[in-house]
Amino acid sequence: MFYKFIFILMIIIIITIAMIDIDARPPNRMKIPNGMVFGCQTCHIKPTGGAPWNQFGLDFKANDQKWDLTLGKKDSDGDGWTNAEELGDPECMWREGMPDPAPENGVFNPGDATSHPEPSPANSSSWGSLKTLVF
Ligand code: HEC
Ligand SMILES: [Ca+2]
Repeated sequence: MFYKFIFILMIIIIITIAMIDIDARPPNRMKIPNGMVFGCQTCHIKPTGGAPWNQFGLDFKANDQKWDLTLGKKDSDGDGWTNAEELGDPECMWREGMPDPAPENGVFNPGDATSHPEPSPANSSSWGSLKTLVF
């Protein structure tokens, strides 16, 4: 009877430690703003994760797996929009644990050059192009 009690107690302790351990390491998608929007494919090529990574994933890894100004000011996929602009945190104010920023123009994948905000209407219209020519 006593040994059975000890056994159950140990099981409980082991489960508790395992749960604390999982909590201590937040998944990578929680380490970037709006990380749930594209999920694993924000950083991984495959929707199921693992190798290989896209360029944002590689840059994230090279940056000690943290979101900061260095990573945010980069344009990992080379589409002309910084990672911070694409993830809806243009000023890189977001830090781990904070609620996701709500961007006005949507969230785009910083690791996919085909996913980016529309050019602003003022610049793409003929008046916009004329303005840049004239002034
Ligand atoms: C913010 C970027 C990011 C997101 C989002 C992300 N990962 Fe990762 N993941 C990484 C990085 C960077 C590594 C490499 C870590 C290392 O080498 O130390 C990695 C490693 C892994 C590995 C180990 C692969 C290996 O060969 O070592 C798996 C499996 C994995 N991720 C699955 C996932 C899954 C599943 C998701 C979505 C639920 C996900 N990841 C979301 C960045 C990310
Ligand atoms: Ca980009």
